[in-house]
Amino acid sequence: MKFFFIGFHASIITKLIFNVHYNERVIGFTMTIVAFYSQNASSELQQDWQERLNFYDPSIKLVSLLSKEAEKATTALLWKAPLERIKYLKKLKGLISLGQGVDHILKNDLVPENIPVVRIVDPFMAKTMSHWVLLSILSYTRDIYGYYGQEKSKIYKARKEIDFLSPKIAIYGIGEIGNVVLKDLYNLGFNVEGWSRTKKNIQNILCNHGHDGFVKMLKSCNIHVCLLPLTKSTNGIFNKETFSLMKKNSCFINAGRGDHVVEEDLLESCKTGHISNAILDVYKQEPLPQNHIFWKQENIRIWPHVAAETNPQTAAKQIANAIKCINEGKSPPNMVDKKLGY
Ligand code: NDP
Ligand code: OXD
Repeated sequence: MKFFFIGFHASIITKLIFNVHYNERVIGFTMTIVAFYSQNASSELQQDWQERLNFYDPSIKLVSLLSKEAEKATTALLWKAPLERIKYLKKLKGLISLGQGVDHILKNDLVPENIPVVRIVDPFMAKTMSHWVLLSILSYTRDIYGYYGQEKSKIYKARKEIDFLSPKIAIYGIGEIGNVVLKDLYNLGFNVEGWSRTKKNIQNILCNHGHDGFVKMLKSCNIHVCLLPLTKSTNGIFNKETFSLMKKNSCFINAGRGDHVVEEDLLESCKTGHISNAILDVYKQEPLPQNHIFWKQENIRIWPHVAAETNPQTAAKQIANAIKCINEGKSPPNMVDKKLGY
């Protein structure tokens, strides 16, 4: 590991020295200014991105979106940024999301029509999410919180068994992340099916689509996992009506976005026990406020938006490439359809 870091930094330094020297002497060195903003991020995170991006393109210079220098930026790398700043970036040619979700960029329609939006699509994040969903499912089927409670009181006793042999799992959203989760669960022997907007064919796995497919999954499954993007069509999709269609004692897992859920309707369903367990990673307001009622509801489990975090180490290469494509006027991979919202 140590050698990796020494090698990594040495290689950046070599690239930097070589490129700056070469470009200055022969063709003149031009910096690629990128406006950077990641809500609540430490300065170490920006530095980490800076170094990882320079490994692929030494000309990239990250500057704070809030700085005057950002006004020279041709691209912006953003996570939950104050989007009003965009109008001051007169040279802007493209926006890149520092995550797989882009709702934080598309909200309020502040992105000019001609500016493309690009997102990260990282197989490492899909795997990380798959692990988190598996952990959440098992924590429910194996009653992990019940056993932790017993351990605290030194109770050595089998608890009433949850039917963990035949739960039927619904995955809402089977895109870059959801389809990995779906296949991993299937390969582990779970009875799982998926839902998307357009029709999909995945070998051996039942894939539903459209409104009828949605209602069918709500009614027939007992573990419901939301991995949808937040768009105008998916906002508030889990509400009083849709929770009531789920089987009694269902488990609801959300790693999509907080706004997929009408929180008071989820709370009510958890209070009555219709939803026996909710495992949440995302909320309407993040961080979840200290006085939020979810903290007090025992059958709601709280995670702080960490199910699949963006990893500079695995994502830097594609971001450097997106910056390059945008600056050269080419279409980068993983462009978002702004009309669909994902
Ligand atoms: P993709 O865009 O690759 O996939 C989205 C999926 O949702 C597709 O299957 C799409 O259908 C489906 N979908 C979209 N709209 C609808 C609709 N109206 N009805 C039915 N299905 C719909 O997204 P990703 O898999 O990359 O990411 C999904 C989301 O996960 C992100 O937007 C983000 O909110 C969340 N996320 C959360 C993280 C966390 O740590 N909690 C980490 C990373 C992402 P179709 O295939 O037909 O287009
Ligand atoms: C993402 C996220 O969208 O972390 O990447 O939620």
